Amino acid sequence: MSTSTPEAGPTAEHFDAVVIGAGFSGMYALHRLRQQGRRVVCVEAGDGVGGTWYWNRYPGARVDIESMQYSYSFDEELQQEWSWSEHFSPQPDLEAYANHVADRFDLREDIRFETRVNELTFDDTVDKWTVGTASGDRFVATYVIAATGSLDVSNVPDWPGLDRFRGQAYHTSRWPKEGAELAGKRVGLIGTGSTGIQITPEIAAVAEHLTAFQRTPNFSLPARNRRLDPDYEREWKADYPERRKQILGTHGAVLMSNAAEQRSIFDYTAEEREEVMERAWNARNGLEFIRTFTDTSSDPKANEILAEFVRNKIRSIVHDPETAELLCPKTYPIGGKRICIDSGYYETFNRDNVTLVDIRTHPIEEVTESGIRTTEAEHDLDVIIFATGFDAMTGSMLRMDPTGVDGARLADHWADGPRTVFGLMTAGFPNLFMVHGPGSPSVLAQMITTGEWQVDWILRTIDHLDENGISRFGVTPAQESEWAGEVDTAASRTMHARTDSWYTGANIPGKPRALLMYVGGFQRYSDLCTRAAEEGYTGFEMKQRALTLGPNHQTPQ
Ligand code: NA7
Repeated sequence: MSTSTPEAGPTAEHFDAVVIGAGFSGMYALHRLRQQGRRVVCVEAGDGVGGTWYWNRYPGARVDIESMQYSYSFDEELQQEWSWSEHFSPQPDLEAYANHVADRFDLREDIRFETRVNELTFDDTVDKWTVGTASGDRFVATYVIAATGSLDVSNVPDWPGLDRFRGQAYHTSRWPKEGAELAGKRVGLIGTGSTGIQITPEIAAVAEHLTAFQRTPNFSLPARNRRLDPDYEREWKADYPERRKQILGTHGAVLMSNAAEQRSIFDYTAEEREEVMERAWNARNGLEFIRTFTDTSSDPKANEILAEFVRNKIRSIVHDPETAELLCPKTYPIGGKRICIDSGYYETFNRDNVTLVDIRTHPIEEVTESGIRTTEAEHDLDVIIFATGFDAMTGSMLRMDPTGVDGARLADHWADGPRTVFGLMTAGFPNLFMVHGPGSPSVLAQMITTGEWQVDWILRTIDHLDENGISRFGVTPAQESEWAGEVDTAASRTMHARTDSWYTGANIPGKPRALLMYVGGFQRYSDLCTRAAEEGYTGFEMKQRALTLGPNHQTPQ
């Protein structure tokens, strides 16, 4: 429900809050705000719910956290009644789940679909945001919750000739709903991150030929995906509330089956550790394998032992030694980039219809009418697939070009890299909350549960503001510096900050280099956020709402 007032323009609709994005966090924010009786609208660019799992519908798209954990925790009946079919859910199941939740809680009536935000302006005089959309809507609201996603703005490198190609071209994150015709085609795939690794076996199974263009090989570990075991499901459901609580007390908001067994890699002799790694490789899914030891993510020597074990696995799977060697990552530590998990990736390079092209040594020069030309050869293609990633973590906020107090642009405030407090707020942009924003654990933690947690923190904060008559709530540059210190200290203890990847913005030319997420662990993160709230938001900027003394008389407080 909304109201209109003449001073905001005849078409402006007024709300307590606008939620941007109908992915998992945005849907939950909408649900909770409505439960509180607030006037709220959710604005979504796509024509359906699910966010990341709406857009990324390429063949093979699948989550790398097990289904029993990668799901909402806020409603006991929902988590008891919903059944996942696979241990790691594929995109269609996740999208179906998002649709189920939207229907179950009647969310659609308050979501404006196919509506992209292209203006976000703070009005200092009334402490409200104006949200403009490409469709011409104008919403005025006290609060904005930007649940715009960490991986939303697609990266398509600026190769000459892109518009000349006469075949079909797709970015994996904007895959057509009706699917793409790949059967019997010569397909070129650029990119070997998680997406490239997931889609490779799917393309190879149907295409006449797949040419995979690789700049940097990635470490990928077997997902060991399977049908969800009914006993395992029952076990989780019998104990769901307790397990959800335990999840929030972990580093990555994920319960790992091997967490209790971890020891230093140097606690073992060389033979013993080979055995431990072999057992873990055969029994554990990828993310658990990488956490077999306590020190491989911090000690380069420990890391190299684990990395070489995985390289030897690649060499044992891929028959052609030259191809195998090309697929072995050697220029960065294992886990420095996001670890990938796969279903038959390396095996795919044993197929006759698959070729690996090294574009590190022979870069792509241009896209031609009939394919791709590298410095070494011309590759004739019917279809080009860009699995070239995202302008991650900051792209979706900056694309809206928000302007805050005194017309300051977020683009300027973040010119040297994002500055936030808890990844939830940024100075000069009061009453604007981000979910999974830069400087929060975001993609390093299980995003549905931690998104719920952040939304709860935001709503608790909004309650506090209402109860205390506060019209403007924000963070200060001093708080941002303090939080940057916390983020940097945590980063310095890991390999992420020293590895080029989308984690550090290194994948986008010209993007300032900074580790974009908080690696200090979700448990510590949530403790710090909770403490800030419990201490009455000391250090935050707060302005009291103007008191109305008489019909025509206002005194600012
Ligand atoms: P990623 O992990 O950013 O991977 C993108 C891939 O595209 C990667 O192999 C890049 O090579 C390659 N790329 C990007 N730009 C270029 C240029 N200019 N030339 C050649 N190759 C290029 O994105 P994904 O979609 O795979 O995964 C993102 C996350 O989604 C994933 O980690 C999961 O969390 C889900 P590079 O490594 O930069 O040399």
